Amino acid sequence: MRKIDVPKIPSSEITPEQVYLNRRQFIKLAAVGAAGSLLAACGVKTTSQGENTPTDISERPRDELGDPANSFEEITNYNNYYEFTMVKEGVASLAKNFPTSPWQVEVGGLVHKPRIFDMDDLRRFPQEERVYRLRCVEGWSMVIPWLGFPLSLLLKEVEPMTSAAFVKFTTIVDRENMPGVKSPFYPWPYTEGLRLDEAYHDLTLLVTGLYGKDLLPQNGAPLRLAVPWKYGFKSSKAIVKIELTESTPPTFWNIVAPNEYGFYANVNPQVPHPRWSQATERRIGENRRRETLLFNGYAEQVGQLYANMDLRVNY
Ligand SMILES: Nc1nc2c(c(=O)[nH]1)N[C@H]1C(S)=C(S)[C@@H](COP(=O)(O)O)O[C@H]1N2
Ligand SMILES: [Mo]
Repeated sequence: MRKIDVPKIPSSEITPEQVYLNRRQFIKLAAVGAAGSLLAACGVKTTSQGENTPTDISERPRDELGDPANSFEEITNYNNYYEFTMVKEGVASLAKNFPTSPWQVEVGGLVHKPRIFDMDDLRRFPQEERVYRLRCVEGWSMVIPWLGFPLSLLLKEVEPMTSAAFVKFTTIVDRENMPGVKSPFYPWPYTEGLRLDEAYHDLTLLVTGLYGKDLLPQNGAPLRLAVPWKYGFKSSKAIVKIELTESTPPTFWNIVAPNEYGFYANVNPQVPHPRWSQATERRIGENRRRETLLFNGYAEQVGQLYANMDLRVNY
């Protein structure tokens, strides 16, 4: 798997663009000279929010299966974020001015050293790029070059007690800026959870950016989770609280429809959603359907976590 270590220097001193350009284009840029002309020449965007992100598929990072990342445009304009709207194409504009700074994340519950982190504290963890597949339970998928750090690094700092067995994530409820939370039909705040061993798995990433830039609000700025072997709804956006608990935490979609959305939500082509098959999926940007991969293609890394479980019962 691709891992890029980003130097441990204050976030104020590093522009996300550099992180990305260093890896993908810097050598080429240095060789040819004038950055602007080369960026244009190799199909790199130089417009507003997606500046310096490649539109040309051949220039994009790839996942370990060889598939190119979706474009910045796709990743930031097709979103699930019910706090704003249920319309995927409408999230970006409604979330545009969502205030993400200052921001604090309270980490507590069954830990020896509970602590409130602000975003500067969190950006001090060594950020790396991880190109992950994201598979939504609805049957579509994307490949996203996230920037972040393993959740395990944060958990180790607060020293979980031996009684801790689960981790609960709570999303912000901002009544002024999130029109969707006015809907009384949903059990706000959006909550999610992982078993402690899942939370400690190296693939479980706390995400602060994508394509080498800070997250935009529609993708869950300033801090969201990426749990690539599970359906996308497990990857909470705009996290404000992380709690270690003894028992299974209640989770948003499980409260809404327990027979449709279980706690585990592992991607599995053999376990259909009650209302549709999960055997295939559509990669955003493609017309054909792809076969869904067990654990979203991460079976080798995570299969062992579920060795003794019936995946149909623990859906
Ligand atoms: N707080 C919050 N987090 C959320 C959601 C949400 O509605 N609210 N939707 C989830 C779903 S269903 C998916 S598929 C992913 C989508 O992430 P993306 O828009 O960054 O691709 O976010 C997940 N995290
Ligand atoms: Mo989703």
